[in-house]
Amino acid sequence: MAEETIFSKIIRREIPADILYQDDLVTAFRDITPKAPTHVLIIPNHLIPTTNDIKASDEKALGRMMSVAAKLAQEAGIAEDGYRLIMNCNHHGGQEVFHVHMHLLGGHPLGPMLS
Ligand code: D5M
Repeated sequence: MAEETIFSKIIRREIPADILYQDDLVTAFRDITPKAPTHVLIIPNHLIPTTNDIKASDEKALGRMMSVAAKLAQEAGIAEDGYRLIMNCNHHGGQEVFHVHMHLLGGHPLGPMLS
């Protein structure tokens, strides 16, 4: 059984977070240490520790994360200029919180990703 993280407490609204969107499958909230003018985390409401743990049964929540990212980008006014969606996995990927999350970053040019 995977260990819950602070993100489960955010989903249950047990600790404060700037929640922008929540439904039966996913929750989206502002990153506490923003790396861009818009920096939102979109997460499944059920615990999936890393992208290595994603199963076919998670596809509905993962798909919803994508459509919510597109909706929030539109609402933030960054859709036309563009943005970046990132999911970090484990140590080499720089993952710090072991509850799958998608970073939505935008609001200024982000530069080349790989250099
Ligand atoms: O990114 C984990 C991200 O989670 C990192 O950008 C900080 C963010 N974070 C951590 N705790 C909180 C709370 N409590 N609210 C909002 N955002 C938070 P990773 O991809 O795992 O490196």
